[in-house]
Amino acid sequence: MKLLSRGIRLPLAALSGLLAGFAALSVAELVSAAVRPESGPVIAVGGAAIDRTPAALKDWAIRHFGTNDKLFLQLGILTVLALLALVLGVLALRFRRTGAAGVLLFGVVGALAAISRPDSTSAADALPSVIGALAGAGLLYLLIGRLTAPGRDAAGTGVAPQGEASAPPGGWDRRGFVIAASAAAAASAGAGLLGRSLNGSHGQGAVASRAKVVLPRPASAAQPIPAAAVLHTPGISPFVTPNGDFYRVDTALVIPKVDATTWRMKIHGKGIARPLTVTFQDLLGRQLIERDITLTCVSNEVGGPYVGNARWIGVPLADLLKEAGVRPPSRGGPADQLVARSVDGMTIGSPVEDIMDGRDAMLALGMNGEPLPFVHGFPVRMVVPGLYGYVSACKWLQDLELTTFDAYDAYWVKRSWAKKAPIKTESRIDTPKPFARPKAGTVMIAGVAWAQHRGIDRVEV
Ligand SMILES: Nc1nc2c(c(=O)[nH]1)N[C@H]1C(S)=C(S)[C@@H](COP(=O)(O)O)O[C@H]1N2
Ligand SMILES: [Mo]
Repeated sequence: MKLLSRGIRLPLAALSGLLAGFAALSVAELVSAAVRPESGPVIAVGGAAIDRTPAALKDWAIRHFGTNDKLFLQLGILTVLALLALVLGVLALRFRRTGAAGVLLFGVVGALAAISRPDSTSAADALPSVIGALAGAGLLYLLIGRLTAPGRDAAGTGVAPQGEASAPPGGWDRRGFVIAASAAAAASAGAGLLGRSLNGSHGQGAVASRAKVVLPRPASAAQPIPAAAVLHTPGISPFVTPNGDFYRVDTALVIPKVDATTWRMKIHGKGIARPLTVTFQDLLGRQLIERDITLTCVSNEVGGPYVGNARWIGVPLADLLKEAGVRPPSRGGPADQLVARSVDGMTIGSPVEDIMDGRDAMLALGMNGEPLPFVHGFPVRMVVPGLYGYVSACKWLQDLELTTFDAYDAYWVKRSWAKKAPIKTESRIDTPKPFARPKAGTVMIAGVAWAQHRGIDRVEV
């Protein structure tokens, strides 16, 4: 009986640690629903981790996990937290206060991460981590208290001495522990589920605003797709990539939901005497262009999937910049870099010269006949033919600033990527697939090639 009692307290202490961690995260989830979904500790720490991930590792994660990279990151964080929670539980069995303080320490880490995110505008972002950690620490203290019920434990330290015959059988408060642990587990699950569902339905205003968007007919329609560009070879990817199949690459753990009715963007900076502010309605009311533009990620491997072609509708960016008084460097303008800022704090810098050289750089409002999907930047994103995504295609736009490449390094440039990155001419064989074993005889080889905005003459295999 005594042996059982002693032997079981260690795993129960570990379990207490887990329950404390679970309670902390669940309470944090619920509080984050009241603050904002991005303020939760896992999202905040995950975001901070993404920002600090070396470029090579980020590339590796994109290549191996693709769009699931963020799921793996969050699962990784949860695994690490679970292991640490187990350790804290065991530690608390001996040092009750220290164990509880350890939980609080994690709260501090989460809080610091939350308030130092680039999109954090309020100290309230610390609340989910802090309140969650208080709940977790309190619970751990309470549960360990049941395991080391004072007066009933011979040693009083919580650990029955080896071979101590006088320790009363069941020298801890079993009933109290079981009741407290089950109540805590149930309450945590309730808080967590409620928080999840509230966070899941955040941004209803944005969803409603997107549903109401009617894209006007473009003043300048896209060229018809040349018949020669549409092959009917089985296995070839279509000329236009459907929105649901379009690749996604970004650093956002929570997809920003921006309400188009309140969206506004300022165009300002070097060489602009009067900053220009535009609303979504302003943009919809302008002369829109419709163009087929290929978007591709610099992290796309040869033959890889991070390239897509969509029919975009948007406002010619050069016109808007001209209206704001911008001149390209070749015509004496003082700014050579346009820095786009997103609501989630991403910064993307593009050469002003490229944007104003006559190519169809645009503020895109529509993608393949519908308003931008949320994952692709609703309500407004940039699209610049011929430039990789990380130097041109800012999603969830919030601000455009004219500056110089000398004066400012954007997000990926700070992480040692090139300041300028024109898309290289590339091709991909879609069929036969890698490692396919086609039957003997004639084998059709087909695929896609892109060289925006120069065009492809022919591809040789
Ligand atoms: N706000 C924001 N915009 C962003 C990014 C990002 O991380 N955040 N990633 C860029 C990169 S690296 C690429 S390749 C394209 C991908 O656009 P897509 O996800 O719509 O395909 O978006 C660009 N715009
Ligand atoms: Mo990218």
